[in-house]
Amino acid sequence: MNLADLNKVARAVVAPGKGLLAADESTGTIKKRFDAINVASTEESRRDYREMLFRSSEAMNRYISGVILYDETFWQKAEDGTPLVKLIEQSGAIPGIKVDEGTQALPACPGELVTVGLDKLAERLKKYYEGGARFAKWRAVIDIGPQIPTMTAIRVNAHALARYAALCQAAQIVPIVEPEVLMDGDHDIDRCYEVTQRVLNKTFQELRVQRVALEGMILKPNMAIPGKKSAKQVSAEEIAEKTVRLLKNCVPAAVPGIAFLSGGQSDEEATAHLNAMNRIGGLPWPLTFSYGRALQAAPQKAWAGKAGNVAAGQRAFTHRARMNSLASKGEWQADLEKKAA
Ligand code: 5MM
Repeated sequence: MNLADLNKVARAVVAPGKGLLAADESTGTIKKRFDAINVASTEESRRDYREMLFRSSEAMNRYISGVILYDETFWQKAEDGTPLVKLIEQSGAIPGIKVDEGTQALPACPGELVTVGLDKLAERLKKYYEGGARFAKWRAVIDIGPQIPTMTAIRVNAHALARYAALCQAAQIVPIVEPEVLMDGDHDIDRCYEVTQRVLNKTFQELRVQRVALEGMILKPNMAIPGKKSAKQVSAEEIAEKTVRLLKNCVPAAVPGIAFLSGGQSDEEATAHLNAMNRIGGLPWPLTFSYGRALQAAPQKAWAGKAGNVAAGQRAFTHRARMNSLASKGEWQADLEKKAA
């Protein structure tokens, strides 16, 4: 492992004013997104859609540091025959790859999941590196309910995240470590804080046990946020203040950066929360975005599967990328959204 090179890539991922585009929806998830805009999900439509995003030159060049890809996309070619990975590289962004293989039910833990995909991961990483991937992503999913999460679910998922991260670094690929505490329930922000704290503490404990070099990784966490069905919704300032306090308590300063998931927040909420955190300032790591839905909902709607809408889709994507870039510097303002409408 060359730690200096891993650290260089990790720092590039969180370069000032830039963040990640999470375009790694598996085939089932992208079908759900396309169903919502009445587009048939085929290999070609998935390619056309993602090619539209990666050819958004202003967004890709100025606001996006890297793109997380799904295996199918990683090996696909644009309509003119250029590999999509090359398109991303030509735009100045770094190609990355989702390497987990989804979740399975966790035995003896009703309602809980464990992320799988460690088998043959070393071989797969070697191929992805040769294909141009310089970072990877693995997502663990932790749900909150009356009896969950169990310590069992937290431990097995943290163990798998650390196994993945160690294998990535051995393959000279920066691991993005994503332990996602879902915001689907009716829990309040303090319950999210408490669960996320347990999850992050266990994850960093496992990363240390498995000798992962913290300088060569990126953390992709959820924010401390109330569940979507919670009766106690709170201000952006409270979410920012509690998330920053949580991270300061759990994330070592050696980690080069933190890139949040959006987790089902609306586009503007995800931007406003990131902005409010960066307004607090004085943090040991850059805080940026690694959004899937919060970057893509608007371009998906504008594109709607029609070749004639490609320019509109790219405008919508560029707008969200710019808003999040501003938020990563604490320079976003709500009226910038209206001006663009
Ligand atoms: C883009 O969505 C990613 C893939 O999801 P599936 O494996 O379920 O298809 C997902 O891992 C994503 O990278 C993160 O959850 C962040 O995305 P959001 O939409 O929460 O910002």
